[in-house]
Amino acid sequence: KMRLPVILFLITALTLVFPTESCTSFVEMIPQKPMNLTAFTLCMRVATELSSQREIILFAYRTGNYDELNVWGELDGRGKCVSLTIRIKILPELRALITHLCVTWDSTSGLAVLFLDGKRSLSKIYKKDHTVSPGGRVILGQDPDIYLGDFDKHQNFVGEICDVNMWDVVLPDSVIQGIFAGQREPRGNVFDWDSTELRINGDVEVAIRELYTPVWAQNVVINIEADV
Ligand SMILES: [Ca+2]
Repeated sequence: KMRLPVILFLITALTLVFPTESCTSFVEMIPQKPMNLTAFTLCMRVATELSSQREIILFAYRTGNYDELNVWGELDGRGKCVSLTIRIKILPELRALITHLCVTWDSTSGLAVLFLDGKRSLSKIYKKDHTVSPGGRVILGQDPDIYLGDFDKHQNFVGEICDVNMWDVVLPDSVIQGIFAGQREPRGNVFDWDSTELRINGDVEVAIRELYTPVWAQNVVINIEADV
C-alpha cells in the first residue's frame, strides 16, 4: 500500500468555444428570475479573431416581437436606441486576448455605461423609463430574428466566451473593477455563471478552465491509501 497525495479544492469555471461560423450553434442560458428589468449589469469575458468588418452578436435576449436586450460588436460601434441594443466598437477593444466586458443601464436616468477590463466609458442615454420585458430567451452565439431562429452565420459569434453574469442592479464601478480582477463575488442574481443552466446546441465546445486554488486550501493535501 502506498499513500497518494491528492490536492483538492481547485476553483474552476466553464468556458464556451464557438469554433466556426455557423447558423446552428448556440447556447441558451436559463435566467434565474423573470427578466423584467429596470436596471442591470451584464458582464462577460470574451475573445474573438473575427474581422472588424462584420457584426458579432455577444448577447441576445429576444421576446416574441422584440430584441429586448442585445449586445453587439461591430466596426463603427454606434449606439442604437430602437431597442435596448448596445453596439460596441470591435477593434481595438475586442481581440484575440480575453477582454472583460460589462454593460450597465438604469431606467430612471437612462444612463448606459460600458466597462472594458475595468475601464469605464462615457455615459450614454438609452431608453429612459423603459422596462425590459420578461418571457423571452437568452442566446449566446446567434442573433435570433424571430423568437428562436432565423440565425445568420455572418452575425454569429466565433471565439471564446465565459463568465457571463447578470445582476438586476447597476453595480458600483469598484465592484466591476474587482470582478475584472478576478473576484467571484457578488454572484449574479439574473445569471450566475457558476450555476446557471446552459443548453448547448450544435458545434460548441464546453471546456473547464482552472482558475485558482483558494489560499486556505493551498496546503491541504489529502493522502489516499491505494494498492499500487
Ligand atoms: Ca439577424
